[in-house]
Amino acid sequence: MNITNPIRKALLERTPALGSWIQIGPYPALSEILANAGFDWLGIDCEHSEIDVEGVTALTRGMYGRKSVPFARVRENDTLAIRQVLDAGVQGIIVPLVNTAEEAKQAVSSAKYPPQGVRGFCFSRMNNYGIDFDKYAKTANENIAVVVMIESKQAVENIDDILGVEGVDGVFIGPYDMSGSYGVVGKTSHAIIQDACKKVVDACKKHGKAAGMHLVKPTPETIRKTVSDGFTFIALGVDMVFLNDAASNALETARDVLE
Ligand code: 3PY
Ligand code: MG
Repeated sequence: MNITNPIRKALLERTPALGSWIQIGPYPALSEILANAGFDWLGIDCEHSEIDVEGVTALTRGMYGRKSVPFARVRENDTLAIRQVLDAGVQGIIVPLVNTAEEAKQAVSSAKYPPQGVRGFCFSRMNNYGIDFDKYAKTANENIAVVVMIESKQAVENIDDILGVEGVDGVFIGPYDMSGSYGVVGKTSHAIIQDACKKVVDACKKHGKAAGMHLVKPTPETIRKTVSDGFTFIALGVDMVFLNDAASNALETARDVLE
């Protein structure tokens, strides 16, 4: 199991890392197909999907031997949820709804072995079922990436303290939850949300950590804007949107031709 994580380095160097999301379900074909496309990282969404730990194992197997680094958005900021996805095979965690430095510290602590954290040692898939126990135990802390999600007014207000937590490598904005928190539900391009995002990116620049954004339907313009706004940890699309768009485009094209 290769545990060197080039994405953690990219996060801290603020160089672009292009990924995508898996949400449909725990089917390795999804991770095989998306990893074949060549994404730098792939996020398995355990918060807004039916994917559990068994699914994370299946999906990371689909990435094995391919270049995409497996990340998981855990279902919540919970020690067991974080430890289980790391043991199953992800190299980075994305933790939803982190609002304070205390919560960020808890996320980091769950992801790191002592003395930096409280992650429990065991034989697992990540250390080749014990064969590479020593090697993994020694190098896991420096390779596991911790990204926390900023998706509330409170989190934006606390952004400096959150980014000041050692072991937080970057943040990922949750524009929908953020829009709800600011009272403009679903209006992710509202000026108030744009201002909040700018505040987050400026703080990331100051702390030398990555700012992450999801472009659900990326276009050349939105990609250019996202990069020039200062985001480097970028998710392009998501499995269900890729499938929706390709399916409806094919049908529309055929209907146009047959008209
Ligand atoms: C949000 O927009 O709140 C998200 O979590 C997107 O994944
Ligand atoms: Mg959210």
